[in-house]
Amino acid sequence: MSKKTLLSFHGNGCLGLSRLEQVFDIIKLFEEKDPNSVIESVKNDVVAINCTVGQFITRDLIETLPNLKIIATFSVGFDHIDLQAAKERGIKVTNTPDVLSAETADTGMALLLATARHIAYADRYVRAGRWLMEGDPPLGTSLTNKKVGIVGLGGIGQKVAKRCAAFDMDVVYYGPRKKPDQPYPYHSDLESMAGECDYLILTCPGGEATMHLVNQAVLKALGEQGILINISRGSVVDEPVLIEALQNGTIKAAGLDVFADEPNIPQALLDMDQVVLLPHIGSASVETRSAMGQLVIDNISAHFHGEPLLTEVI
Ligand code: 8YV
Repeated sequence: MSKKTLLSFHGNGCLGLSRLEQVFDIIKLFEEKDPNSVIESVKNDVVAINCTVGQFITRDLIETLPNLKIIATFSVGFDHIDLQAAKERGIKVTNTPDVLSAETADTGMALLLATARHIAYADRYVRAGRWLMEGDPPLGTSLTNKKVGIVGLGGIGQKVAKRCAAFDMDVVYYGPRKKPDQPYPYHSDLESMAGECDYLILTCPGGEATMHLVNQAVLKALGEQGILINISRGSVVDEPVLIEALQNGTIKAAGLDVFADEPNIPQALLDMDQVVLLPHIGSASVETRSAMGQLVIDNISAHFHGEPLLTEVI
């Protein structure tokens, strides 16, 4: 019996794809110089896609693959996949929720600490010999007793909330609906919540529903002592408006793990000392990336064994 073909847009993290090699011919697109011509040559054999954030699984691509049965993304987010096009063809889509929530929340806390307490700036300050020459750097601001607004209290948001509460912060949240099982006060209006908060942490999904949710009005409400942390998607923030708000002091600082056009970061952000920038490492630990990779493998295997999917999106 001939093997099925798995089109792989990435290496599945540190776990790799070797566990699937007995069952699948694996096309490692990320090693190909001309991926489009490779896709063209195997299009009739492809039954599964393994992809991640930034690798756009468009309607065009889906329509090019007549035998595609499952798209397994190595991410909790699925805004890079045309779900409607997949749904119309009855193609299954799976993601990697839960296993990365704690890690991503930790990244959010690291960014908040690094930004509010000037940790990244202070490191640059020491290395540049400025402590010796200029004395102590400017003071940071506390986390303790500050009010933090979490935008999107899903799996990651709830882990962030728990961590903020442990830092003696006052936690409130905004989202499309109130979560009755959550102890934190709910706000149905982001701008008015931002007006009450010292810090805003974005943990909501990307996609059309949250596009540029953080706009000029929200940043103005957050105010000149406010700090914005983004561990969700670059699309959630109107990036040029954020840059302007940082430049003119509408808000104080920002900690960003995600950007509008990764891995391109506007020079204006690179030039600012009050901004901490990370290369989208929210889930990037050996443990978490292994668990995500395992979930990708388990979902694909389950599908072809006729078993229920572990983490089905559609
Ligand atoms: C990526 C993420 O999966 O899960 C998500 O939605 O944004 C990240 O964890 C990671 O960058 C691997 O591409």
